[in-house]
Amino acid sequence: MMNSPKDWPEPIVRVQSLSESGISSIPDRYIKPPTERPSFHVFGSSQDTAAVAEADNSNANIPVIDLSGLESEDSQLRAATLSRVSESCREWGFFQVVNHGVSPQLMDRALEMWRGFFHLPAQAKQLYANSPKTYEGYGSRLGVEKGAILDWSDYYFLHYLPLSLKDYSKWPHLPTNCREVIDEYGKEVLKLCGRLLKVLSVNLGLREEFLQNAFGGEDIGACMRVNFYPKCPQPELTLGLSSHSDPGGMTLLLPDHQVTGLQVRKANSWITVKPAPHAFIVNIGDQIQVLSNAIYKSVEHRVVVNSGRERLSMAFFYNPKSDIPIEPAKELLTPERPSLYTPMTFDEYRLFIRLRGPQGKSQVESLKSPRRLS
Ligand SMILES: O=C(O)CCC(=O)C(=O)O
Repeated sequence: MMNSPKDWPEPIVRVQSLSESGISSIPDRYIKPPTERPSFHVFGSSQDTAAVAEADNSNANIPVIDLSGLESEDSQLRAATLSRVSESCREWGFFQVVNHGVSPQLMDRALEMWRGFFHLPAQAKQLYANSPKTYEGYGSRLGVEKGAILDWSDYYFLHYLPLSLKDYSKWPHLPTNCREVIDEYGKEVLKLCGRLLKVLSVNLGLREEFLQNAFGGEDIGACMRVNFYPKCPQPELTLGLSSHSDPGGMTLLLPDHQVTGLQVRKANSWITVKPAPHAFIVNIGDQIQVLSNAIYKSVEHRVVVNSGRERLSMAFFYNPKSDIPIEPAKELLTPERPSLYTPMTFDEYRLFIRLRGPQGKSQVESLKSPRRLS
């Protein structure tokens, strides 16, 4: 079993301080291999590596779904809303929701508060510098491999649930009232996650409470990562966040509404998400891929940066209780479609991304039974 090391393999450099130092070329540590750079839009097969195409300037977007339809008196509208969620889960693994019940003012306050945090003096942020032991706090890399190529971003990571892991001393104390804002935001977003999990369960033909129970009932995990992408003098050479699928259950992302950057993989291209006002971006994580026996798939996404504007996003991860085995729902197995995955706890599972950093979908693929040992 892998263990988390206590410290980083080399000194941490804050991407924000690099950006603010006014450099005109980025250090080699942030330069991605050519096929991972933002301009390489189409995934060629190994025989087709020359394929390069447009994607950024297309009008394509992930589906936008009005959740007020779920509460409608009109049963046709309710059914249509359920089926849009179902299609989006099957075809995209990603969708945006509007009229979701979380207060728009609270969303704005939370974003502003975190912008304020990242603009505090370096020393104030440094009080919360994180380590690979738990990742809680202010960080600038994922993964502990010495000499790894890094992403162009800093972040803040904290636990919201379970209560045994919620530790205010690991949450920032500035800007003023930030702990209250995080608490309030977490409470609202948790409610929305619970509602969405019911919708997903029903859409899979399962009991409404199925996924919530499979996640451990009341004992689920929830954590937040706030991503800060400073301006980058050579955005064409790097990524703000490398391609990955989310290891947890389901993610609710509050993106920057002024600056785009998130790209979602759709077949052979990258679609840039155009955020709808006050929408959350919902995406399926690896644990729901496993529980649904791959009826729903977690989808790769990445973040591109730019030279003109910094960007901030808040990811809220809704995860299974960390020590229960996650495996495909028995109800979804048939002789034609037997279980694709061997059971694994989320604690074991997330060590992978924590040690190796974001690496596409390599982990969930490696879980396919019989499991490839890596
Ligand atoms: O910044 C974004 O838009 C996406 C962030 C993300 O994918 C993550 O935090 O896992």
